[in-house]
Amino acid sequence: MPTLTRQCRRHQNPARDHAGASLQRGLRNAGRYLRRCAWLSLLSAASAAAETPTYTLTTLAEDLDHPWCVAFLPDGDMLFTERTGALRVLHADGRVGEPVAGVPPVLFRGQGGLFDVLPDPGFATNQRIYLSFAHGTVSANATRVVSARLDANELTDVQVLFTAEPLKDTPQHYGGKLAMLADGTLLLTTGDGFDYREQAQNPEVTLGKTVRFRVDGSLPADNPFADGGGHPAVWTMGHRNPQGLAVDPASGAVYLHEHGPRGGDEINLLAAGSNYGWPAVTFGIDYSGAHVSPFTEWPGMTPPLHYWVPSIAASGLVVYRGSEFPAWEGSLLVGALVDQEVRRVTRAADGAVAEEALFSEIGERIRDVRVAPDGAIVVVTDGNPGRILRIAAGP
Ligand SMILES: [Ca+2]
Repeated sequence: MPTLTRQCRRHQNPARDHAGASLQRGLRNAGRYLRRCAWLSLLSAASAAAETPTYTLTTLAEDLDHPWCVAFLPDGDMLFTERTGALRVLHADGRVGEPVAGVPPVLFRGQGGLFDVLPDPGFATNQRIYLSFAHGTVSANATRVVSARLDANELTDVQVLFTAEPLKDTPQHYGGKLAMLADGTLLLTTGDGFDYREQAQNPEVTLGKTVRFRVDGSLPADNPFADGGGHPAVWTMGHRNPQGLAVDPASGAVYLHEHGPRGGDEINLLAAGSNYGWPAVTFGIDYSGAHVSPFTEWPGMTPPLHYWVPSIAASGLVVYRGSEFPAWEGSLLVGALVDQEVRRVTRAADGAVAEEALFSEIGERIRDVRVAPDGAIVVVTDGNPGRILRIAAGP
């Protein structure tokens, strides 16, 4: 697997994927320059990297407080979350709504807060949405998903669908990404809780997993451990902190990316019942410099499609399908917090992976990347202030 190994190494710490935890800017800029040079040499050799189409960046909303994700409603409005706990409507005319009432309390601490919002495919008639967030207290918290009805800027009929277990006393590694499969079941990523990484290999608990449940919170009978041997919600295991989850609308393939420790961010192609290895196998090392594991592969553990050493701090993932950028059809678009750009990742029939860095002129940590119904790309930048940008084809 052709993976770029860069010369420049950066200090990283467990808080690096939230705002304020970065290095001296000069060091980072020097590192980015070196990596850009490395990219250029990679891109010149990568057949998949065609000439970048022309595009226009437009800021849709700014001065946002830790925006985390964006979603699209049938009438042209968007919903977005702020990790501090607000769900807001970004109206098609550009107005940003007041916080939606009735959102459950969230634990805004460390990496915790309000995470994903996903409208139901039947939103036009049922107004239902799904929300993921950090629930609980500093000493006892978990990733939780609720369903609710959104009407007149208020949530009603809030129903708890899933809460990861056991509760933990760390405000880190929540996962929190939601996606819906073609059969109408929901997938959620959960993190390993940082201090509980061994639990990612324990099938009986829902830390360090993807879990699958129905929109009423019931568990499908065809989940891998529905008949025993593990928690009946578990769908895949061995994950660290996945903040990217995307279903390819064309093929139904499910992709996940997850933060590695110091190095070892991964893209994985998910299959029910598979074990992705964390922390038994990893391409990263611990923040202290200690080895997490001497192994990068092991029988029965599914290797990543792609990995990054050092980490790019991947956040937000979508499979590009749309008419706006035909050259990018089928590409994975990966947001990068530390590297402050979007990576376009393609995979050839023989499995060879190529990457292209996009939108680095934004110059901000990328928290989320999505594809609008019209094919434009929508990017969310991290921190306070953060913004939402639209990227459409043409000058
Ligand atoms: Ca792995």
